Amino acid sequence: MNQESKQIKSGFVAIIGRPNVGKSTLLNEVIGQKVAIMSDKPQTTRNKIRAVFTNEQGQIVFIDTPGVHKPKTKLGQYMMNITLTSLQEVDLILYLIDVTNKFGLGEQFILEQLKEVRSTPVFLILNKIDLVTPEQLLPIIEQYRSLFDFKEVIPISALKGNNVKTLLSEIFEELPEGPYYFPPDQVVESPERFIVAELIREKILHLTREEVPHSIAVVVESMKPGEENPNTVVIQAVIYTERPSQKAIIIGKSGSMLKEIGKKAREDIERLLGTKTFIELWVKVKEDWKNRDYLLKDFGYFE
Ligand code: GDP
Ligand code: MG
Ligand code: K
Repeated sequence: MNQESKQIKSGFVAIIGRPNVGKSTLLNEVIGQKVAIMSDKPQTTRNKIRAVFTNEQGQIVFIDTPGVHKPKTKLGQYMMNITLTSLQEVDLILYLIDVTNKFGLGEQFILEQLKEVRSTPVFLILNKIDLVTPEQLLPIIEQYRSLFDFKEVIPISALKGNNVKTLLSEIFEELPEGPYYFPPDQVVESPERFIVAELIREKILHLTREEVPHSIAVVVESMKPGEENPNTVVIQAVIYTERPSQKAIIIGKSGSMLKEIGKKAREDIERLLGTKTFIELWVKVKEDWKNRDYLLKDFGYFE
C-alpha cells in the first residue's frame, strides 16, 4: 500500500449573493446523496451550518451568513457586522451572481463589503449560464474582474449541474489541510456534538481574547451517560491547535485557562442538554492528526 497518504482538506465556505441568484439550488445540487443537511434547530453559533459535503479529498462545510445588504437600521448594522466577521473567519467565500441580472447597487454594495474582508479568498460564481451564450458571459466576467480581485471565476448552472464538479475541486484546492469535522457518511441530523464542539471553541476564542486563531478545531470524541449516574453526560473533547505556543495559551498557568474553558462551556452545555455535564478536555497540536491517514475511526462521533 502507498504509505504516503493524501492529506485531507477541510474548511468552512460561506455562500453569499442576492436573493434568487441560486444559492439554495447550488447547495441542493452539491448535496446529491453525500451531504447531510443540518437540522433547523437554533444554533448557538453565528454561522449556521447548511450542508456538509464529504468525499475522499476532504470535507466542505457550507455555512449561511445573515446576508450582505445595505443596513437600514441599527439592528441591520449589527447583523452586517456579524456577517463581516463571519466572512473573515471562513476559509473561502463563494459570491454567487445570476448572469441574467443587470449589475446594480446590490452588487456594488456586496463588492464594497468584500473589499473589507481582506483575509478570505473569494470565488465569483456566475450562475444560470444555461440562460446565456458564452459571448454574453465574457463582458460580465470582465466587469466583475475590473471591480474585485477574485481568486477564481467559475461559471456554473446550479440547476443543470453544469460545472459544479469543477467548482467542488476548485474549492478543495483552496481549503487548508484539516480533519473531517463530521463523519463522512453522516445522514442523521444530529448536530449536538457539533454544537458542543462549537460551544467549547467559542469559549476558547473568548477567554483567550482571540490570541489563538479561529482555525483551531474542537472534536468531541465521545458523549456518553455517566457510569455512576446515567442521568449525567460525560463529554470528552480534544482541542487541536496549530502551534505548541497556542497549546500553551489554551492550557494556561497550571491548567487554569483550560479549567476556565471547561467550566464556561459546561454551563452552556448543561443549558443546552438540560443535564448535569462533565467535560474532559485535551489539547493537542495539529501535527498529531495531520499524520494520521484515516481520521474518522479515531473520531467516532456516533456509537
Ligand atoms: P436563492 O434565493 O439564492 O437561494 O435562489 P434559489 O436557489 O432559490 O433559486 C432562485 C430561482 O432560480 C429558482 O427558481 C431556481 O430554480 C432558479 N435557478 C437557480 N439556479 C439556476 C440555474 O443555474 N439556471 C436556471 N435557469 N435557473 C436557476
Ligand atoms: Mg435560498
Ligand atoms: K479567513
